[in-house]
Amino acid sequence: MATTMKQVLIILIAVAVVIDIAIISVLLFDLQPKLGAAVSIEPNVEVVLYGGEIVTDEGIRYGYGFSPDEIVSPGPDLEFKQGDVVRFIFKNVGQVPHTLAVVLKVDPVNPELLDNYDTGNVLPDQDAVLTVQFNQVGTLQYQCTVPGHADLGMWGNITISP
Ligand SMILES: [Cu+2]
Repeated sequence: MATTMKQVLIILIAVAVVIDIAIISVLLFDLQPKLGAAVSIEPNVEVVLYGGEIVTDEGIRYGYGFSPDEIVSPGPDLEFKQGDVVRFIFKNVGQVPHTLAVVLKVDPVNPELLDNYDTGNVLPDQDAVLTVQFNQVGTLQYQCTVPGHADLGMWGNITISP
């Protein structure tokens, strides 16, 4: 009898552990960028971008910068070479959730996403990593995909040169 109870207890604990692992996996997965093929490629460039809110003469604006004290709205121009695999480290130093997404064209509500190159929501004081391979010469943009944030200046230009 005691053995049966022990077995039941072990099964219950095992089930609880499996459920915990499933929940943790979902949470972790949600925080991971959805990268498709690019995720397995080794980056040759690393860029740390900080995002958040700044107070300007025109009121509160949102933007990006290379340090927490250098956030500008719109964000700084980014330049890469064709073929670069860029590892973006996005740090939210703002007060509300933000994202970093590489897009074909900025749109505050319906951005033209480039194969879901979006960190997804990053909470204040949290970081996210986004790895993107730039295969073609041309111009792209980056933005925060939280609705309305690009309208407040949370975007910037990306130039890919040969
Ligand atoms: Cu934002």
